[in-house]
Amino acid sequence: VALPAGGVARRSRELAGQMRAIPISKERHQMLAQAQIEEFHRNCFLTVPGLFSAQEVATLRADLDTDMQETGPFVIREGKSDIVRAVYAPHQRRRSYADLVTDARLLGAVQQMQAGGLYLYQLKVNTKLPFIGEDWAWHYDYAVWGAVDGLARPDLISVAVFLDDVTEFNGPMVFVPGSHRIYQDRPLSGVGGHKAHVEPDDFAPTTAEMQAMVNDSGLVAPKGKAGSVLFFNASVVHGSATNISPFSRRLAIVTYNAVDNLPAPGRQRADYIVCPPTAALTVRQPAPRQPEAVA
Ligand SMILES: O=C(O)CCC(=O)C(=O)O
Repeated sequence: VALPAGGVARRSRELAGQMRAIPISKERHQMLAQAQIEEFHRNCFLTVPGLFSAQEVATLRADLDTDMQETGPFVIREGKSDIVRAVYAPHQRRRSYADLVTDARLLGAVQQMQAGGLYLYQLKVNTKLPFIGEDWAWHYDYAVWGAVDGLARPDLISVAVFLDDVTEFNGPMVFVPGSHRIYQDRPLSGVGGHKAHVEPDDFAPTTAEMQAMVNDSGLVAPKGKAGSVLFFNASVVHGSATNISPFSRRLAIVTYNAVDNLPAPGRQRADYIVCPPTAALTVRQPAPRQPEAVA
């Protein structure tokens, strides 16, 4: 797809127009088997291998490479270095990421997991570069989104599309299975003043809490080939270690929120971090499957 010429703001406006023009389907898509949905609700995460083809992954990687060259507040650095840690909202600038949002393999599957209308809450790529990609502290996402954005309920599901093979070496996400049952009703105190990216460190469980949880439930690090997809809910405790391997570990993470679970008045962060609420998204008809799958 040829990228629209011009600055970031103009590309963003043009992509928004193209997204509205995409033919859409009103049907609910049956992407997942009942057993997979049950596994998701039991563990709070689910890995599905080989959902995206090698060609699709190559396009997402190439568009990310271009996007990482942009200058803007949407590019987050590791500490005070120039090393890219995350890129927010590539869907506002790149067609391949705009298409991900309504892709049946993501949105259709999430619709099977959570009833009711969904809108795009956040889209980011965590880049975790070879040798230098830093860790992500233990946390559950709703701890941040409830406290910072004032969301009333943890009714969000994230989908991580693996842009690289995720292995034991390159800092996979690590989950405490079933920990969503511990935290989903935990009251959250307001943490004010955030306008942009929030590191999860301030929202981490204590070491004693982590020890007890892991004694009880263990840890799981879902791995898979590039093109695989990992679904996880907003209440499950997770984190990841530094990438000391020579292999990058890029994850495109798309987060959907219930349309009636909006940021509290006055708490809306920048549009590239927390997307403005929209009407319920509708699944786009999937493109014909490429013959050569990655997995
Ligand atoms: O990229 C990772 O390893 C963890 C990401 C994460 O926990 C988050 O973005 O909330």
